[in-house]
Amino acid sequence: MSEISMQEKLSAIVKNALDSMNGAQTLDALNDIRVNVLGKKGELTAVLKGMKDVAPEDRPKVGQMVNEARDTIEKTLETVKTKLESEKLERQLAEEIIDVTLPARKVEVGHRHPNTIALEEVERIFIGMGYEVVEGPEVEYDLYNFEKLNIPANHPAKDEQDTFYVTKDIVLRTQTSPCQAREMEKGRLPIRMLSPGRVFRSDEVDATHSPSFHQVEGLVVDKNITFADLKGTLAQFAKELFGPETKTKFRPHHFPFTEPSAEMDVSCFKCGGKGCRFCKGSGWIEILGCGMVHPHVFEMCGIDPDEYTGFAFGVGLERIALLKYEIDDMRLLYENDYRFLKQF
Ligand code: 2NL
Repeated sequence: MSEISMQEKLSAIVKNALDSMNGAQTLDALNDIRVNVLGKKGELTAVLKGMKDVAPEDRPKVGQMVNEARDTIEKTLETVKTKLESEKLERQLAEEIIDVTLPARKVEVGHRHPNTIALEEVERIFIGMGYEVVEGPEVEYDLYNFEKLNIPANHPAKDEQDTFYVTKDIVLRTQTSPCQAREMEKGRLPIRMLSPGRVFRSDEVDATHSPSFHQVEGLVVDKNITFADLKGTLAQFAKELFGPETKTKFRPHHFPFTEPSAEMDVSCFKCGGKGCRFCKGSGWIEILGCGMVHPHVFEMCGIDPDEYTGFAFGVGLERIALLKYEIDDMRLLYENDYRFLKQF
């Protein structure tokens, strides 16, 4: 190919390239043009590859022409690129307006659920009296949930109407006492323990019932433990939980696992015992069940009832939370409605 026709060919490539670059609307389009002209398979590159057909004496001159063409194209490429980039930035600045005067989004810090607050309060009181917190499985053997607690096969509590059965021998625990039966079996005496946790009963949901709720049970086993220890301990617990003026009274009751058994009432912390809407006029509020550990329970858990005695009690955690925070419907505790929960 002659020098002249090479010059014409290069001019055509340059003119064509400059025209399309100046007409490019986007950086992507510009890049496509660059690839088509300067890339590995580009038009100018093809010319360079054709140098072998140029007469040897013409090669330096033609080489120089190709380099000049490339310089021209690259300069225009840079100019157009800078122009398109600044246009793009201008567009973004116009579109993506940030109002720096808007108030910042608040970081909302969560807090403990009312049930948890009540539980930690109960735990604090008993840990202060030297109790240890021991948890156990929610899915339990019938043996630990009923048998070892002196609840015989024909007892109404064992009815399928009241208890969730997993198999014939395995239940969802109906109380946390099985934790305590397991602890007694270990034979490390004396025992002062608290077992909080989720329990299950086949109940319909209403304002005071739920098929899954929480209980805190306590157990003391030692030599010479009497009903006086039970009364003193639980009266102190009531004062710490509801205030130093709180009075307590014990009414006889029946539980299969304790003998004798009682229910403890506290004087109404709203009216001080005079009688109000809160205590339904009686001046007293029922708070827990308790009693002296039944000798048969001791025997089944490997403790000699002639040598050791003990007392136990059980408190419904939701009941404490509802009373303490004056909540009138237990369902509110489980609905996770933030408008409710944030009040505590
Ligand atoms: C209630 C009554 C109670 C117990 C729980 C207990 C545990 C063992 C041995 C003997 Cl291992 N007793 N627990 C005793 C009396 C009452 O709970 O109304 N709870 C909500």
